[in-house]
Amino acid sequence: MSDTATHLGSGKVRELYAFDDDKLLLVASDRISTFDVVLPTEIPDKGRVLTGLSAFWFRQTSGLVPNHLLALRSDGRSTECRRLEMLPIECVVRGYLAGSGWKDYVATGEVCGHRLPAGLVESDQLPEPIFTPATKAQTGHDENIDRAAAADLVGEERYDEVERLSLALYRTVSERAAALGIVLADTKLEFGLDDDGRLVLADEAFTPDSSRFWPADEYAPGGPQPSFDKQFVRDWCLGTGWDRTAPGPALPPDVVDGTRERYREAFELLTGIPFSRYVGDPEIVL
Ligand code: Q0N
Repeated sequence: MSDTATHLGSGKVRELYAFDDDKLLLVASDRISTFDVVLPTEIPDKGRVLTGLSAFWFRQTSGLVPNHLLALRSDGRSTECRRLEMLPIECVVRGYLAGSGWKDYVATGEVCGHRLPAGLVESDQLPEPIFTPATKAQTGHDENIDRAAAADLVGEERYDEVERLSLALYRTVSERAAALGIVLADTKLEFGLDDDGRLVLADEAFTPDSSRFWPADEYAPGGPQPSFDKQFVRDWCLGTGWDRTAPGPALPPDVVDGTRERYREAFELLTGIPFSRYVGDPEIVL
């Protein structure tokens, strides 16, 4: 198949190939980005951790919504997926006030048209999780949009459906994470439509690259929270005096090893499966 695969596109750290009209291959690399810059040093196992976590959550949530996963390959980093017609919005759910949600709240008191209580501080938990869609920017940053703008892109009915499903998925996964001492602050989901016009969950889901995971025991609203997976990398990079523009600095071995261990720890904590067992037999997460 690889001799006939067409490279369809690259994310910062993933590649997408088409191998026939209705199947895709999604490959997660070991590249890592921080402050939107891909670093020159890879984190061994990162691609397998993200692929395994995503496949695990697809399986765990398959009763809520069908997903695009067809097969997990034995390399642990590649998944065969159904080819869909993707919706032109990012489906973000926020249970806590971080990132662009926090910025928008400070500027307007709202996030994507949701009026929030006054006096919230950065990283505060919201009274209830909110659906905050964004446009898919080809370059630069996604832009948060309100219900009307998103419904213009996908239609009112489809909007209601992705809002309801996104919130249900967030509730399911955040409850499980909370029971394990991890806060799922927010998450980004992508949906597509199959040939029959049915909604299907796609892309990667509930990985550290698509979600903010915070260690619950260090949670302290009133400022930004340390990231479960990338905090070592961020701190070390800024400590070099790096100005956050490309190229980023190469990481020393201790930062690579510590970060690799954090990814493996996240996998084991969330799935309850030893990472070594996943490497030996990726389908164990299904
Ligand atoms: C698709 N993207 C955006 C990989 C992820 N199942 C699908 N069917 C058709 N198209 C897509 C999927 C999926 N998933 C998703 N682009 C096309 C995210 N990409 C960025 C590059 O890496």
